Amino acid sequence: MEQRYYQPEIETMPVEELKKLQSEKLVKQVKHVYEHVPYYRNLMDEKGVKPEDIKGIEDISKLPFLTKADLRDAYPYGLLAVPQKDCVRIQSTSGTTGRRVVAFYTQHDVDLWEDCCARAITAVGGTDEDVCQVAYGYGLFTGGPGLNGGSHKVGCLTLPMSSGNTERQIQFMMDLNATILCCTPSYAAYIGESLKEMGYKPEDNKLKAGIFGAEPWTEEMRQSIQNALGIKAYDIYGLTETTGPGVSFECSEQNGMHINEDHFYAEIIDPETGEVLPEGSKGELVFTSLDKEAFPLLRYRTRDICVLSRKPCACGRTHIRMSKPMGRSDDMLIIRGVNVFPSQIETVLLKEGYSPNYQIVLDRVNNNDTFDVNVEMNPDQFSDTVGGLTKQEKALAAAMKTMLGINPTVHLVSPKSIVRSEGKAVRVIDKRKLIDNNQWKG
Ligand code: DLL
Repeated sequence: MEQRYYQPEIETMPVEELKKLQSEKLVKQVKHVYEHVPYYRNLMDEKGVKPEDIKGIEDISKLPFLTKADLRDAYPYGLLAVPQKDCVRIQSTSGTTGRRVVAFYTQHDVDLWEDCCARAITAVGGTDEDVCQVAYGYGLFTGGPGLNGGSHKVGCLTLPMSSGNTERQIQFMMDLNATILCCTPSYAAYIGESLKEMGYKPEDNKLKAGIFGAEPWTEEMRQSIQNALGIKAYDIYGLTETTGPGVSFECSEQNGMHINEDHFYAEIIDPETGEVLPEGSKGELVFTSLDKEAFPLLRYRTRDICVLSRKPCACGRTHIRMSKPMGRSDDMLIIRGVNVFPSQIETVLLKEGYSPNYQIVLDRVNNNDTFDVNVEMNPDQFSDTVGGLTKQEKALAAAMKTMLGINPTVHLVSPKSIVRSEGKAVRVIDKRKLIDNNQWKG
């Protein structure tokens, strides 16, 4: 059992004290947004709630929700709660599904965000003796800047690699004896694969831990990365709207991510009705940032589906844990009326001994959904007979049918033919949407 904390007095604070702290911060925060953000004032007035009605954390459900649509409406400055001259940074989402979200930070906000990332690095055993390779993208994406800041705070020697250029990545990793790797899990898998191809064994590198997040990944994927790199692989969660990585992180127990509850208050709601659900229920995660100054979202609906647990954790941290997000409500695919999450396919592949390199292709032919899964073979799975291949494809399709309840068509493709991800992996090509758009006559 490791007991490494970056801010022990906060991370192990008794729950009652934590609630008191949250209450004090919430009362102040609600006043702050009501006074400084007309958009919020309108939302609260519409719901008939005034700052005086919020006397503590138990009153939080009186506040209106905020959604991604609100952020788009208010783009770019509509939710800014401080004068622009007090802001020192923006970060932004990739904006693949509409207008970008731009989040603002004062220096205080950057500091609290970097503290959260420092807690995550310390929790995996990071100290000032470590060499921390940050292979998340730098720039508008929060992954690189967040972990970079956390690594500085811990005092690690920081390698600000950004994502991509995998050969150079590996050269620095080996030459500078990197001990902690931070990147997306899909990029970690790719780095593991590349190391092997370059003739390295897992024990040849000095890495001891990886901090992987920004996309869903399964327990099977964790095992596979741990084996390929010879490390312990830890999850980290966050979103641009709340700060970035470090909203929650895994400790030595690798059993759920502690939410930094002194900064972010978490609720689970029924995504259909908005009703707050009791601890232990599965539902949509909602965050309130309790002490951010520039972009303080109240009751922001993340669309991530997970479960919260306040069961005591052996690491000694008292902060509530969240399960791995089980996909986003908007990432869920509906194929022939059945709900499918890409992570279920990943689980089957890794259990059956395949690589996590796959792509789901959906199309619609004669009003019926087609569901194809391209799966890369490992070189040792390569079967030289057509009959052998067909047999393997059928067996894999049957395993997927058992998991999903519907039958995909599996295509085994040759090693290295599916494009590798250096950031968030693109697992789904849904041509059905393209067809709908093309049919629009306007
Ligand atoms: O992905 C922030 C981040 C960077 C987190 C580096 C962890 C590490 P966005 O680009 O705004 O921010 O995307 C946020 O990514 O709502 C989740 O759906 C998903 N996500 C983030 N972390 C995880 C995770 C960053 N550990 C969205 N597991 C979130 C599953 C995750 N999904």
